[in-house]
Amino acid sequence: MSGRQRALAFAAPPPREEFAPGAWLLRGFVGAREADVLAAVTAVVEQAPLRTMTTPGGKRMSVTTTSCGDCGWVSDRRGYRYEANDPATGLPWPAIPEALDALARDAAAAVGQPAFAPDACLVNRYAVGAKMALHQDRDEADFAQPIVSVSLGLPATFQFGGAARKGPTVRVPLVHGDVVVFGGPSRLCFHGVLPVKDGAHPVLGPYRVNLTFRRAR
Ligand code: MD6
Ligand code: FE
Repeated sequence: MSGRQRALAFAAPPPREEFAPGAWLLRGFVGAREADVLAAVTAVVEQAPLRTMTTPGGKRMSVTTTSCGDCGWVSDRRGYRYEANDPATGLPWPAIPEALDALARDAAAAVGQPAFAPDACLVNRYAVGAKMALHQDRDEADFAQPIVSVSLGLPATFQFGGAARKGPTVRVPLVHGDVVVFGGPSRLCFHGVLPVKDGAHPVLGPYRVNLTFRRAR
């Protein structure tokens, strides 16, 4: 490598990988923001505790969930929806902390979506063995807005398919600090998370935490 090539390598933006049309993996995008991001998540969970949601079909989800933003994602026997108040406390959801809002906007901008303006951030915590079945994110008003997903703690395997539940999926390994942005042709693709394997993360211990930022309304 010449000196100039080395300089270019250092100046290069963090690696972006388009694993499906419109679906980008930004490895390690959290980077130096880690401490601020973890503190922000802790503050949210203190105000709006993680809880187990029930699907409309009556199954208890294996993840525990909370939200921040103008509205939060709720699931119960009546269906999936966004609500302005946390049903557990009756209070408005906490605001999206500045560090999280900036992270989500910067990630979207890094893949050419600078207009992304999230109004909801869903927090899912996976204990060992927890998973997320294949699903579409279709409770939002405007599918032109992408979803930004931040992975923290234990690693996981993200499963990413197509427009139908059945059909081939690709597997994307996600580790602490990775960010996925998906929009455009991928926005309504089926996706899920395989059961989280046993392990211990230096900061989050036996958990994976995933943040998904959306424009819900
Ligand atoms: C997770 N993520 O990674 C679950 N949804 O724990 C999602 O369900 C998801 O990562 C929409 C867009 C990006 C995602
Ligand atoms: Fe999803």
